[in-house]
Amino acid sequence: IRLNQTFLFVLFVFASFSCKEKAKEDQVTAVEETKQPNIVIIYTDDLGYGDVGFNGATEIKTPNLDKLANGGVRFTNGYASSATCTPSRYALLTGIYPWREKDAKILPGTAPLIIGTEQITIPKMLKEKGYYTGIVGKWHLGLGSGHVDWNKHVSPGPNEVGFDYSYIMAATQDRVPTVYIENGDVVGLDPNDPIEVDYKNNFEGQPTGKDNPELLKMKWHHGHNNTIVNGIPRIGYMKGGEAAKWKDEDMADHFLKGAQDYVKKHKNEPFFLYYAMQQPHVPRTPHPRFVGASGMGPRGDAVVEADWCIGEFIKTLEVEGVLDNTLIIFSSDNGPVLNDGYYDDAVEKLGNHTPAGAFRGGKYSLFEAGTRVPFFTYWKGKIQPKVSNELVCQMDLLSSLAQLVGSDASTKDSEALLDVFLGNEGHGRDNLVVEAGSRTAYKEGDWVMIPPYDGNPILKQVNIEVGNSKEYQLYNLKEDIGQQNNLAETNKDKLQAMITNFEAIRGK
Ligand code: NG6
Ligand code: CA
Repeated sequence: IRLNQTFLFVLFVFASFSCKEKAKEDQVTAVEETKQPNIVIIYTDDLGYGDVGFNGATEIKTPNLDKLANGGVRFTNGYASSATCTPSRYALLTGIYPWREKDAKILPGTAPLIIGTEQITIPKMLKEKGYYTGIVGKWHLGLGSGHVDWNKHVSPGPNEVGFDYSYIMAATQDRVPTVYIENGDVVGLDPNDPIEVDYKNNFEGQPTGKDNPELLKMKWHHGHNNTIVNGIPRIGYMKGGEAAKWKDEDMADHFLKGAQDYVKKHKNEPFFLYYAMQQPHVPRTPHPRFVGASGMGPRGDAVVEADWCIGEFIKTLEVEGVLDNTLIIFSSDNGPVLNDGYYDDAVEKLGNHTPAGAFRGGKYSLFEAGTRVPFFTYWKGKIQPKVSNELVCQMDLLSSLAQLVGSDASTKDSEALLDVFLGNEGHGRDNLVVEAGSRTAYKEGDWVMIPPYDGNPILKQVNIEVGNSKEYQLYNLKEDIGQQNNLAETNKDKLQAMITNFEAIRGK
């Protein structure tokens, strides 16, 4: 009996011990399961649908992007809201159609912030759900509320519309001020050499691209003939701030490091990162180690460089142990352009490469190539590889990411399409209004309707068909992906239905 009692006691101790262990294990699983995934949006600038291997490019190599796209949900019908930068970024972050906001157009470096500080934004929504939120890269949504003094703290900006951390360039690489701004302060500014910026008048005695071609290492083709920085003429005039000026060739590495450091610093909390890369926007200044990498001159080299940066960034997520718990969304702010104002051989060395893929138009255009862009989601171990033909827009990310993190935030324009973004069953949008330079067009199912617009059908300087016509245009993309057959005359009923639906949304 004694022996039996001892045996039972030992058994009891063992059982209760393993019970506790089990409970501990359950707890760990529960914590892991409820752990909010990190969210990263990688956004390129002017990268076309056809610029990437995963959409059929053969002349340009993008192995890192291809691996992610082919391991995630690759969208063939994924759209930026607009054919230029500022409006697309506005829609991405706020979930509101940019044509509702009159100031959502290409902004100078001195423009005030166009997102209202009371507006809902992706970072704000995520912050409310416990995320640490950051942006590294191109902003181009305005800063300050009137005249910005670059020598003082610049506000409001990204930090006032939901970002805990910001490391940005104010506008574009071709616009002044050519400095980085961290949490509202110009990085590396010498107070004895203050920065002045003006988009109308030059500062006394300052050389310009227009008057001093001998000082240029890159020549301007149209626009871009104001202040010269690093031998590159820019849009706008800038004086001072010498020590703070960025090195164009280092910009990709610089933003990559910013994105990597951000991950390292915040890997232990749910984080959101908007990694807004500058490539392949003008001026295209790939680091010397990428010069010649594409055989297509600086534009192609910048695409190769961007792909490399993304590969390095993914490695960081992996090494830091967060790749499995990070949803990655990749896209571009608008379609491709070759000559966007500098002589950089983009046209001359293009060869057989087709930046717009099979689509008509490009950046600035209401035709498909203006807004149909590379688009994929990737989440290691969570998203199954898939090609999706569902219609999605970057503007839908706000409501869809809200679904992901259990927020009820949404807007009237941003559709909650989380299942589609995660590659589950479900349907995308029924329709979409796209925008290019304040003009709008309407997409519904396979159909596209472009209302009549005055103006040259071809934007001469960049040699892109922008969609202007005196007549209505109606295309069926299923039969005519290149938008060559205008069906407006032969299919009047469809045209009328499209106009009615378009006007209903525009008037909403
Ligand atoms: C245009 C610039 C172009 C580019 C664009 C903005 C000229 C003639 N052209 O005004 O080079 O900077 O603005 O591009 O100045 S975006 O991708 O940021 O929308
Ligand atoms: Ca752009």
